[in-house]
This record gives sequence, structure tokens and C-alpha cells, in this order.
Amino acid sequence: MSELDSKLSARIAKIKGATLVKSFCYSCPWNCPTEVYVRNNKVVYVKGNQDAPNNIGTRCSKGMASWWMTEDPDRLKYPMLRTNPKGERGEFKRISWDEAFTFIADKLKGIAKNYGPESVVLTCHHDPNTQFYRHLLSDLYGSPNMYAHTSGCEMDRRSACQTIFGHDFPMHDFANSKYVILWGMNMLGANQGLFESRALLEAKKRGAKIIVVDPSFTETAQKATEWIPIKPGTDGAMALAMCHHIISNGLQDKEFVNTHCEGFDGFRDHLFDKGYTPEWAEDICGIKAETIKRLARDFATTKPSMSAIFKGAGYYTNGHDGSRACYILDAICGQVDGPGNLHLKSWAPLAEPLDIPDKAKRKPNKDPLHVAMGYPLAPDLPNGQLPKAVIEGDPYPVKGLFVHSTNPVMSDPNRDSVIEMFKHLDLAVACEVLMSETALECDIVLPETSFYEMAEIRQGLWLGEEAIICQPAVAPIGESKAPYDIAKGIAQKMGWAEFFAFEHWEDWAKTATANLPGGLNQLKERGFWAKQPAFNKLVTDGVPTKTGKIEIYSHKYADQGLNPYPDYVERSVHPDNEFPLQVTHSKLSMHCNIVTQNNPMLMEICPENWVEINAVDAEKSMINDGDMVVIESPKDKITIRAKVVQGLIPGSISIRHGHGFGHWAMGSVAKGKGAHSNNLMEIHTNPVTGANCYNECKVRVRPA
Ligand SMILES: Nc1nc2c(c(=O)[nH]1)N[C@H]1C(S)=C(S)[C@@H](COP(=O)(O)OP(=O)(O)OC[C@H]3O[C@@H](n4cnc5c(=O)[nH]c(N)nc54)[C@H](O)[C@@H]3O)O[C@H]1N2
Ligand SMILES: Nc1nc2c(c(=O)[nH]1)N[C@H]1C(S)=C(S)[C@@H](COP(=O)(O)OP(=O)(O)OC[C@H]3O[C@@H](n4cnc5c(=O)[nH]c(N)nc54)[C@H](O)[C@@H]3O)O[C@H]1N2
Ligand code: SF4
Ligand SMILES: [Mo]
Repeated sequence: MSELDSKLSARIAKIKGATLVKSFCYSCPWNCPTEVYVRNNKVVYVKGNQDAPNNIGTRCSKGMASWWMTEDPDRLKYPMLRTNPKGERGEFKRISWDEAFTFIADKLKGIAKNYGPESVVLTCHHDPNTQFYRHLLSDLYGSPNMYAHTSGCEMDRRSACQTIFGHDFPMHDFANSKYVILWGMNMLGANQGLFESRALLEAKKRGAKIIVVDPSFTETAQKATEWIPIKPGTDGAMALAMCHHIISNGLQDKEFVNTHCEGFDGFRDHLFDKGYTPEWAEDICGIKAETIKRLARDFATTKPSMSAIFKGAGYYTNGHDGSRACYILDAICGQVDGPGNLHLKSWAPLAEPLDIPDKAKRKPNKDPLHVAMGYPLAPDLPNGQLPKAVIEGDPYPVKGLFVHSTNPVMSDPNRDSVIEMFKHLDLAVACEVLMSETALECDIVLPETSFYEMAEIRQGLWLGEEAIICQPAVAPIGESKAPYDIAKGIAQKMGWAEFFAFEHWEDWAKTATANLPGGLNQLKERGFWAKQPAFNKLVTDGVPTKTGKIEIYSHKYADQGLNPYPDYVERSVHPDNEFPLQVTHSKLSMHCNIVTQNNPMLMEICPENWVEINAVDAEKSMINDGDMVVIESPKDKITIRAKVVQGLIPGSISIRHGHGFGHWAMGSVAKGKGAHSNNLMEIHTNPVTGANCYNECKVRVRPA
């Protein structure tokens, strides 16, 4: 028996007599279906759900270590009310749930009376378990301002995808692809669906070409066929030049374009009129015209192929058109929604968990904030603009904020302005598992159950239609409550008890799964429900855009007086003599965002974040590998460890995001580890999509 086998046997022996609960992980947004083994109210083992197509029995290191959530002594255990003025470091006293619900309901009533219900905003990260707060604050209370976190994430590509394909969130069929271009997607470092990472590597083994366009020689670039070290913020120029070369050589898929696309001829004229040639793009992107031409030809002639983008290339003020150009490559080559392409996934037939009758719903009197702020095409709240709205009451007063599983003090740009914002709110509620930096700025902190302690049903992020379930495996820590029970408690104090009548999670879960084949029972038993992906369905049936076609010419843009075709304009911030380096950001493979840094196992492997700096720039600044360095922007400075690397485009640095600041205020493992970069930057918001432009930042670096 190998050492590995014997370890596994020992583990299995340990779980003998344990109960198996089918659930899913949300240590990151990819939600792998999971088997949780529980004995005596303790999680004794976790593994991926063997039958689920998302991860086929596996979990990543973050998922494997996530059981710590159920034992972390720093978890919030009871509701807490602030006792000192905002602006000072938060001090809190323990209160009962009844007091917490009364406090919140009274404040909500006051805000509605004085400013209107539109003045209450909800933001969240792990979006779907927020649905009960949405039922409460939107359907019943009447606020149109129910938002997620997308402006910090893939807002530009989401906007591009909505605009061109009428789809929110495409997946990638790497398994069947022969040629893949990844624009700033580090699939093997910051993993997205585990099946996608695996399929990418298997495609490569089969002989598929993987091209990684990224200023950094990422984990994915290291395994790719070719790394294209592009200058930051110039992907749009390269993608437009590729389109130019494809079209001027007649390599586009003429039949596909004629049948399924709107505005091809105008796009061709636009490219030719503007002179978006490979020669034009060469200096802008730092990529030889010959290389751009070769990639364009290979992409157009090797089928099936895929041009895929996520958030990396979108952290600039020109990210909206850059993302559109990357997807138009797919469109003109007919590489959409077929096997091996960008996949316009269909969604499982899940219903809302609460059935609130229309006559009980309150209609808002004001536009949602993103529209009122001047970003009608934004797929989500331009959250970089939220502090201004709160502080100045512009475009209208914002007085209440619910932050649910999101930590804007750490995650949004310009920490100072986020902290300042909290002073101007009448009601700031944190729904959290730990005392985050944001919770510390709030009036009231509500302890939520972790995903090991609560139920949830949501869409699975696999290629085919998929529903997944999270089931309570262990008892809640302390007095923590699930979102349904918290929303219900507030609803009761508001006089809306009848709409939150369910006693057990299975009751609302039955409503949510009423149309799902096999219903709740089968979902509980298997942990997921999935249907094989249907290829070409959306494209042949017509995509949900205004014209029913793939819109290379964007009617949405034209209707707003914007150029319906993507253009290339330079990003906003450029390094200069005083601040000679361009900031870029990337994630840590052993952590997820601001979620895992109080986990002692992951912190043992990766106790701090760091900055990567090219050897040429490091030598100029007399920085050695492993040194502590000071990064200074015009706004602030941080001290962080440096890694000197060859694989990063000179003139830029790459800051790994996740640690730092007070992190977390009461998290004894995380506290004080690493550095937080989000106060280096001023707020730059993409003018169309409302995305945060974290990389619009110039700095200088010196030894600490
Ligand atoms: N291990 C781990 N996994 C995660 C997460 C995590 O924190 N850790 N977070 C999860 C979340 S919320 C997300 S959104 C995804 C993120 O998944 P990714 O977007 O793949 O992750 P990042 O590391 O942020 O990668 C961004 C890349 O963009 C590159 N980049 C920067 N500027 C440019 C540019 O101008 N052009 C191009 N082409 N590239 C550029 C950066 O160098 C970096 O490699 O990962 C998810 N999974
Ligand atoms: N500089 C820089 N900034 C970035 C990024 C970057 O690469 N660089 N990445 C951006 C991206 S892609 C994203 S998606 C955002 C993410 O930023 P956020 O929206 O802040 O989301 P997370 O960091 O995933 O989660 C934050 C909070 O969720 C809490 N939490 C964890 N699990 C639970 C739970 O089960 N219930 C509840 N109620 N709370 C929970 C954690 O304690 C933590 O405080 O950050 C963005 N900010
Ligand atoms: S990829 Fe995300 S959801 Fe899957 S196991 Fe890892 S942390 Fe959990
Ligand atoms: Mo993200």
C-alpha cells in the first residue's frame, strides 16, 4: 500500500460512522458540489462530489481547508451594536436578536419616512444567498438598489457579453477547443470552475494551442503554448488589430456573420476607417505586427476556437471596448456557443424561494442608483461611486447600507473614501461571519451561519443547466443565523411576517425547486441536478439582444449616444518620471479574495501577499528578491514583500491581492499579515460599465 493510500485509509477509518451531507463550497464563487462528512456535530472530512460534473470529486486547497470556518474561534457569535461614534475604531456591545431586529426595523422605517425607501442600498458578494434580503428590502420595502459586487470583478466583460450576446455569464468549453486565447485569465492560479482548469490542461495535452495574453507570466502562461506579454490596458488595440487582419484577408466566417450577426459591414468599415491595423497596434501593445497577424490567422482558421476574457484586462478606463473587441473576435469567426467555444449557458429552472404576490410589492419611485448616477449600461452598481453618493447625497440621498458577505473597506478602491462613507450613513448593517474591516465601520453587526451551517439553492456554474444545493451539515456557531431567519426577523418587526411564514428551510426550498425535475428530494440526495449542455441553442434560436442577433453593432450603445463599435482609447493613468511603474493586480492561488486569510492551514502555506517586480526594474531600484519594499503612489504608500521575477513586463508591478490593513479586525490568524493595496489608488470608474479600474495607478518602489 502506498503512503498516499494508507493516509487515505486512515482518513476513511476516521470518518466511519460519519453522516454524509451533500452540499457545496463557497470559499470562492465557483461553488463546487461537495461531500461533507460529519460526526458528533464536527466536520471530519470533505471531498468533492464524485458525480458532479463541475469538479468530479475534487476540491481545491481552499475548499479542502474550508471546514475551519466551522471551528474558527474568531467567528462572530452574537449580534453586536456599536457603542461609539462612527469614525472612531468600532466598539460594540452584545445585544439580543430581538433588539437587533427592532433597531434595524426602526431605522428602516425612519429612512423610508424621511428620504424614501430608495435610500437603502444592499451590496453583496456571494450573491444568491442574498435573495431573502432582496425580498425584504426590494419587494416589500421598495428599494430598487439591490446590488452585488460585479464592479470590483468582471463588470466589463459582463457588460460586453450582455451587449453583444445578451448573456450575463458565459462559460468556456475548453474540452472541445483546438485554439484558446485567454486575455488576462489566470485559470490555473486563480481557479475558476475546476472542470474548466482541468479541461484546459487536457485540451493542451490533446494538442490544442493555448495562448495567454497577460503582462505577467502567470501559472497559466507557464503551461500555455505561447505567452503574449502585452502592455497593460492595451488588449482592445490588439483584438481590434486581429479583427482587422482577419477581415482584410477574408478569413471571417461569412455564413455565420450573415446569418447570426448584426453590423458586420459597418464594423469592417469602422476598422478600416480608423486604421486599426496590426502595424498600428504594434507599439501600443508592445507586440510585433507579425505576431498579431499570425495569431489572428491561426485563431480564424483553427476551429473550434475561443477568445475568452474575464476581469484582468478590464481594470482600466478603456476596459469596456477592450472586452467587446475580444468577444467580437469570437463572433466574426463564428466561434460562439458551439462545442469548443464560448458557451452561452442555459440556466436551471429554479424559482424564487418566496412567492410574494405582486399586489404586496412596492414599486420604487426613483431610478436605481446606477441609472441615476449616469451609468445606465452598468450591469451592477458602480460601487466606486457609492462613497460620493452617500457623502454628497448625489444623485439622491443614500442613508442605509446592508453589506452582505462583502468587505468594501478592503475590496473597493480608495479605502479612505469607503471608510468616510460609513460616517454619513444612518444605518449600516454588516451580515458577516467575521469581524471584517467593513463590519467595524458599521452600526450593527449580524452573525451569519457559514455555508456548512445553512441551506441554499442556486445555479451551478457548469456548462449545462445545473442546480446545486448547500445543506446544513453542522449546528450554527453561537447565535448565528441563516439569511432567511435574519430577513424574517426584520420582516416581522416591519409588519410583514406573513411573507416569511416558512419555519424550516425545506419549505422555501420546495418553492425554489418546484419546477426542477426530481424536485427537492432528488436534489438533496445527489447534491446537484444537471443537464447536458445544449450547443448552438442560443445562436440558432436567436440571442436575447434587441435584434435577436449577435450585436457587433451595439444598439444599446447607440441608444445611449455611444459609439456602437468598439474603439481604442488610451487608459487614464500613465507612469511618469516621478512614479515610473504601472500597477497591475492578480490573485493568490492559496487564498480567495478576503475570505480565507484567517485559516491557519492556508496561512501556513501562504502567510502574506507580495508584489512581483521585473528584475530590470528591481535592479534599478536596488531591490533584491524577498526584500521588504515601500510602494508609493501619489495617494498613499504600503510596505510589502517583493518577489523579483523575469516574467513580468518591465515598467509594471503585479500586486497579489488579499491580505493587509487590520485584517481582519478580530481575526487572530489574519491580523496584521501582508499588505493592502487598495488605498494606493484614486477612484477611477469605467465611464460606460461603471467598473472599478484598480490598475489605473502609478507608483514608485524603494527598499523599506
Ligand atoms: N485561488 C484563487 N482563486 C480565485 C480567486 C482568488 O482570490 N484566489 N478569486 C475568485 C474571483 S472573485 C475571481 S474574479 C477570479 C479571478 O480570476 P482571474 O481574473 O483569472 O484572476 P487574476 O489573478 O485576478 O487574474 C487577472 C490577470 O489579469 C492580468 N492583467 C492585468 N492587466 C492586464 C491587461 O491589461 N491585459 C491582460 N490581458 N491581462 C492583464 C494580471 O496580470 C492577472 O494575471 O478567480 C476566482 N478564483
Ligand atoms: N486591489 C484589488 N482589489 C480587488 C481585487 C483585486 O484583484 N485587486 N479583486 C476584486 C474582485 S475580483 C472581487 S470579486 C472583489 C471581492 O471582494 P468582496 O466583495 O469584498 O468579497 P470577498 O473578498 O469574496 O468576501 C468578503 C467578505 O465576505 C465574508 N464572508 C465569507 N464567507 C461568508 C459567508 O458565508 N457569509 C457571510 N455573510 N459573509 C462571508 C468574509 O468574511 C469577508 O469579509 O474584490 C475586488 N477587489
Ligand atoms: S474552486 Fe472554489 S468552490 Fe471549488 S473547492 Fe475551491 S474554493 Fe471551493
Ligand atoms: Mo471576482
